[in-house]
Amino acid sequence: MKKLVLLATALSLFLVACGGNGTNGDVVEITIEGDDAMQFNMDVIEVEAGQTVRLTLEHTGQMPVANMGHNWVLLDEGTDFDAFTSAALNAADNEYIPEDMYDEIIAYTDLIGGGETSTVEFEAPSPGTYDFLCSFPGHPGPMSGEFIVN
Ligand SMILES: [Cu+2]
Repeated sequence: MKKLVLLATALSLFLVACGGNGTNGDVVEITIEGDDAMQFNMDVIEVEAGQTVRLTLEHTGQMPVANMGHNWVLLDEGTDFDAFTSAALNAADNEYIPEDMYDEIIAYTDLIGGGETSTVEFEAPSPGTYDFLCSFPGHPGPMSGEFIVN
């Protein structure tokens, strides 16, 4: 929470300095699909620093969320992938998002079942390579990839 407050303060200073244009103005729309075969349709996503990312997860399958739930989670740099997915196993009551690891997550969608969509909007982080995944039990292995910020 402290980090968020600092970020908000930094952002408002930046907004003042730039006359209201806090980013480079670009909004990039990304749609990623997850299916009943436990696959995303892409394993690399590339954006530019400063862009606003509007990412939509679309579950193109038919299975219910309890059996084939998908989300899209973007981990912060330095987050231990295995530690995160282990913690996620115990977070069934919070859509498999471990509540004590929010500060290691940049963005995440709702957990959805077949035929549903969920959209999340966030600012692209600093240039680098970040992990994304579905945190539903058993899915992080086949459903993960790289989020590259140039
Ligand atoms: Cu999944």
